[in-house]
Amino acid sequence: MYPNSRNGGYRNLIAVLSLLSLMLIPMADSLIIYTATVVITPQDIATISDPDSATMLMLITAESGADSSAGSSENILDMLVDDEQSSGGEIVYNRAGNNKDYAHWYRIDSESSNYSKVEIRVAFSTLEVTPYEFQVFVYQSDAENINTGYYVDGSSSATGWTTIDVSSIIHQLDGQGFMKVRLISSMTSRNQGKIVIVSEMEWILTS
Ligand SMILES: [Ca+2]
Repeated sequence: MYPNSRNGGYRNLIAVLSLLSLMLIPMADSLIIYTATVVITPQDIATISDPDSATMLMLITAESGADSSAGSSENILDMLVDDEQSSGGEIVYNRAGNNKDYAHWYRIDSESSNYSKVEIRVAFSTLEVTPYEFQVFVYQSDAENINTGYYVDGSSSATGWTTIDVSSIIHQLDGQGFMKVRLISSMTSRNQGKIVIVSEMEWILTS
């Protein structure tokens, strides 16, 4: 059977070559040259960076007001970049006993217009309510007041890393040479008094 199969294959090859000849002869009169342009999309490059500064604020209302209106503040940068789950800063809406909100701000001294996508990544080590709903506001160019018209909503259903895409709001800071956002608890009754701890924070910048 094997030689017959070979012969059969040979006959098929002759038939294909004959067909190609019939097709090529009429085409010879009108030679058409096709050119193709190949567009190579540049590879997106994502850079993971630690924040240049980070602070925990105690505010009367975390979704309004300037940093300077905080009742107290604490530099938490070291705790957010030490790769330790045991160190971090609280976020709370209406903390029991003092009726105040705890919020964080994170800053990186990079120009937002250089990036097509900007994300922040936070590691939650404690979530007293799940899913935990939060908001991220972008700051105004004075780096002091948040821009209350520009925020993104997010939620996390478990401890560990959560990535939040802030591309839709961060370009409010184009041309300023820095990016700064505030992470707050959503102002909901189910979040009221519930403590959340952020133990690590990173910026993911994609150019
Ligand atoms: Ca830590």
